[in-house]
Amino acid sequence: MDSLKSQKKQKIFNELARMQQRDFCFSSGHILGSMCTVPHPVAREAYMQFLETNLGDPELCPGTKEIESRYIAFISKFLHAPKTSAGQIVSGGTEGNITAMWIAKQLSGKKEILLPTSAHFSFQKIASLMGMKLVEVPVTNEYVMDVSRLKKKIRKNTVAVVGLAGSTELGTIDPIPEMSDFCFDEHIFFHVDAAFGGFVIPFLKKLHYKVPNFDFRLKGVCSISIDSHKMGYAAIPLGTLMVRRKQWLESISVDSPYISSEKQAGMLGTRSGAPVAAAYAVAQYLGQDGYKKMVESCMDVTQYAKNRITALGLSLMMKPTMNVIGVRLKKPGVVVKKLSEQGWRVNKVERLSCIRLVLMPQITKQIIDEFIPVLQKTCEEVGEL
Ligand code: 0PR
Repeated sequence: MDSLKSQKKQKIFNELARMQQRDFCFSSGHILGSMCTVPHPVAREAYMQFLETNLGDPELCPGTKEIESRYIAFISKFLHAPKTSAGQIVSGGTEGNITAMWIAKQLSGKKEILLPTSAHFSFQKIASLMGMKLVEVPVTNEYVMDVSRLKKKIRKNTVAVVGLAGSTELGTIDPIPEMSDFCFDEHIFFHVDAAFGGFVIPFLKKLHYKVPNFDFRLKGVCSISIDSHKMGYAAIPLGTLMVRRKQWLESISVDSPYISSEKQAGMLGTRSGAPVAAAYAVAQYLGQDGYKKMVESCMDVTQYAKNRITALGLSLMMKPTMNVIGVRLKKPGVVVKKLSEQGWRVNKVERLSCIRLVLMPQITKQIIDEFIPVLQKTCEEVGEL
């Protein structure tokens, strides 16, 4: 019987392994377009330890709930959130943005979101889910929100303004301080999408890069979404939405009479404590210094990649703000397809006619050295060079 069971198990795991072999994996170093990375070993270990926990029923796991509170306290301090603030653990940038816009809608009942053309596609979901209207504001030549155009688009029905602290396509940072002042004066809810840049910008500052402030030190910033499963080196799925006022979370809470807590805020019910424990463990392990070193090394590789790409004769969309590079191409889709056939993953951005490389911690200069000849040959075949 036991041997039958183990044979069955073996068969299942062989099947799983066969499927998994078809996946690209971060450890190959060939994923150059993703905003995620292989979770830090400490994150992996903590994740496995908390597999059975459910933060949807916090009385069952007060210990895990405490870890969650400590992680939110860490993010709160990291983003200089005031004492009045509160945090909500979310599955990532999409849920962070949805939850922020849900709050903004609950607070004012209005429905028009002003956002830059570079905003993430999760806002399309928001419009569809909550019957909201997206009003796009053009970006400048530097691909950031044009604040003068923003000012002209404010209407009576404007529910919120969205700013990007690390855009998906190019890693640009909108003029968050100016947007914050404007929203503060106009009493408009201002959400900062720092899904990617949240774990980058504070360290760029420490490394003396010239980048704008984006956090709660700016008085008009109402909420910030930051993802630990991107540059936080944690495991998927984990992000945090911080809001300036605790009572705003009450606007998205419902009574939850038959579980232990009286109220439940946010979109999810049952949710795993594993990614929370993982994110907390890795943040404790790396500390500010560890993250700073990580960002420094990502920027070093970004600079190296930038030099090698331009030396081929290809041009960049702009000087990289963070560890994201946009390479201008005539046929990005064709180049991406050909690179993929050769085992290299980068993202196409048809809208801007470029490809996007994200230099995550697993990417080294040696990997760039391997990639450059492949890129060169591909671009020559396609007529880009
Ligand atoms: N906000 C911004 C600024 C983002 O860049 C993203 C995702 C989101 C929100 C949504 O985050 P979640 O996907 O965590 O909900 N940006 C990445 C992108 O679209 C997501 C990604 C990650 C894509 C890994 C591919 C990949 O392999 O590029």
